Amino acid sequence: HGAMTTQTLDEAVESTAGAIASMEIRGAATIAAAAADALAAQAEASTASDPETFRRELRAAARRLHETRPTAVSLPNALRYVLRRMDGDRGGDVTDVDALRRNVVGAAQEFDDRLDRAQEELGKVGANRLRDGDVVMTHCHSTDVLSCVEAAVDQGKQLEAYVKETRPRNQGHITARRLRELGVPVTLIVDSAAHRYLPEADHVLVGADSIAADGSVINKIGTSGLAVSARELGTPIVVAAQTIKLHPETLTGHTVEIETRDEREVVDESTRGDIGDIEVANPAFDVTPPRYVDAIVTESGQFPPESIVTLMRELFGESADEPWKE
Ligand code: RUB
Repeated sequence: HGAMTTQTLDEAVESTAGAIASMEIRGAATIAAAAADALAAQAEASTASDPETFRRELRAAARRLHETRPTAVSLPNALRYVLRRMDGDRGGDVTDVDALRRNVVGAAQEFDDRLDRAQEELGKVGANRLRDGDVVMTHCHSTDVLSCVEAAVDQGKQLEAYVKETRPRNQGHITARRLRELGVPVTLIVDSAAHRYLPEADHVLVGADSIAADGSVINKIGTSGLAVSARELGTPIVVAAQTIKLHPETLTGHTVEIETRDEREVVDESTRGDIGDIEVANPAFDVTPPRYVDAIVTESGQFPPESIVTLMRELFGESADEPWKE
């Protein structure tokens, strides 16, 4: 981050980057689609007259999008997907700007289509785990999780849900509304009530922002505590995560950066004034070790967390290049 750029970014790139940082656009899959669309918008709007200027603009746009939030690997994976296809699948030497533009717009569209298809496929896999009459417990708001529930409902299964509110941003409210729209009866609970209600749940269903090569699952803060509780009580923990959530850099020993957000999400100014000079910690995500995860459900089937590394190698190889670098 931080390198100065002289490139003019399209308005759509700035507004998408702002919306991701402020969490108006949030959740790993939604962020990825928005980032791909923003690259397409940059390509459409570009007035570059030569290919190298066009490529530089696209790389600058990708860097701007990349620096918004650090934890969901679907964001860099989306940028990589589009930028790698900028010069077409024959590789290199595209000599006119219009061809580059077509390639970027086409790749972004293809990325979005694949994302949708993957989510639908994953939903069917996840739905197979759910039986008629089952009760699920959710944390945060995950479109991959909701795809599983929707597929099960479409199969005629009746489900019920305990929905954790997910402080400090209350993404559980979004989940509660979506589940209600699917006809699933919801009981909203405060995060600290999870252990109290887990004995009534048949599954814990959570999404992922990143999955590491050892099968660790990085998801909304509170996921790891929920998983430990669920394991203690014998409730299976299922992670619904398309393969775009696999973090290729962890193949070479890198760790996943956990985002820290503003303390004002936790205490407002007046509460802060009342409490006085104390530390406030607000990590947005945590790491659930693989031993607490029963299954990772992807569009390519379900995997025990320990074997996800095989899929990761197959899909991403050993290299995680950074095509947005200058
Ligand atoms: C969102 C979150 C979600 C995953 C998966 O965190 O942790 O569980 O991103 O979502 P935030 P999806 O609200 O901070 O972005 O399945 O939709 O990709």
